[in-house]
Amino acid sequence: MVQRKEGREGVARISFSLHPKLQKDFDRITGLMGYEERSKALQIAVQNFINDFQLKEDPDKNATGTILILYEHDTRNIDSKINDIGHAHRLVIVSSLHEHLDEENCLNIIVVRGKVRKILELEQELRKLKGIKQLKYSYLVVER
Ligand code: NI
Repeated sequence: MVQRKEGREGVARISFSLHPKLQKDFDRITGLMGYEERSKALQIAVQNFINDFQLKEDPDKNATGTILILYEHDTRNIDSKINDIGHAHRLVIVSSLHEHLDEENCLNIIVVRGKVRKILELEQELRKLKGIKQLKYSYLVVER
């Protein structure tokens, strides 16, 4: 960020550098998502970025959310390992859904609720598994 000044209603106006490819993608996605203004999309992106880190800053908060994992079911014992992890972390798992996407790929959607610390432990266990192709999460704080 190279510039910051106070604008109307105490809103900070900033300018910063972006790689042209990143800017192009950002503008395209902003349009696809129906945002009329770049700044609105950017505010949401920044808010999500901050929320993700705030959750990790205070692991005693309660949160709820989902973990998505995409994996190849042919990877040695992966279904069994995911099952074992699920049993070990059952107190924060509300429910889960398994979708056979194609011949090789499976999607698990895991709904979680509990202390951030416990949810992150589950996330880390899953992340370490060989054969996980993608892991995404979304957590919301439900109380302080
Ligand atoms: Ni499957």
